[in-house]
Amino acid sequence: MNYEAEAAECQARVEEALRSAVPDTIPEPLQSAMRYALLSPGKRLRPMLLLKAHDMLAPADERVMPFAAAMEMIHAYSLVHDDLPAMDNDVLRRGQPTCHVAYGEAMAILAGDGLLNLAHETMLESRHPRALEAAHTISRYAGAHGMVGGQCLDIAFTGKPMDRDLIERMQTGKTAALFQAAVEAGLILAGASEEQLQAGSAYALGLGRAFQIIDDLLDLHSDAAALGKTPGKDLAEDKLTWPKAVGEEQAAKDAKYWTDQAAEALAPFGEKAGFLRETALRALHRIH
Ligand code: GRG
Repeated sequence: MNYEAEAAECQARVEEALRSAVPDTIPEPLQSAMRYALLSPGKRLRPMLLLKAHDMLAPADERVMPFAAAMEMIHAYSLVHDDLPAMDNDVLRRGQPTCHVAYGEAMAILAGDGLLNLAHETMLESRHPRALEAAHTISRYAGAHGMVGGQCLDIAFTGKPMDRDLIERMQTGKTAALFQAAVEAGLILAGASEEQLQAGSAYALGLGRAFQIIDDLLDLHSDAAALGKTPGKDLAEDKLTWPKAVGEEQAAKDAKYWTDQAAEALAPFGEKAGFLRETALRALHRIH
């Protein structure tokens, strides 16, 4: 497997779907703000996870792409809202001014709202026979029991005493939940068994935990040019992070532990899981 070529091909297909995803009938400047947030240069990791999880079990199917695009819409909305002055108050995202800096706060809130709803519209228009089940899984992980709940814990406990269980719950919600949504939805669309769904979920949980710990470490050690966002903010704002709770050395070991868990969880998929396995290994060594 040539991982880079496969990833580039998959990203290009996602990029093409995203370019035509925001209807030109949406009023301005909302339309431009939504497009700005959705098309800014990201890794497209969640759409890729969804497509590659699906393709492990079933032949590629164009009716799956709307779900991949929806994952990126939900992710983009969460970044727009996370960057708002009422939340993280950030000015730089994906190497560009944040949506509220470019379009104003009110329009950024609406762009996030618009993207979240467009995600659901897009999934329900897909005509895939398993659309409802996949959309339900994605809604559950993206909502108050998942990503939104994780963000709540982040905000409610910033500056409060450290509690490892709480940080783990917060990071599982904020980061791993969307990875679980992507992998499980891809598998559901492919007709996975309960056992396969559980294996995919465990993979995505491991990947998400490792990904967030690496994110915390990058926030301490990287720079704005590499990250495309403002570094050092966690420390400055007394955020709950894993390195702060356990120390940097242990945090690096824990990232490796979760990566190993992710790779092991893929065993039931055998050879077909090569791409997802490699994605986890690369996420551990990522620099942005
Ligand atoms: C506002 C409901 C709501 C949720 C916000 C996304 C989020 C939750 C907060 C952003 C800050 C953060 C550290 C989130 C954890 C997930 C994460 C590491 C996001 C960045 O994902 P990448 O690296 O970004 O995949 P790109 O830009 O490549 O898509």
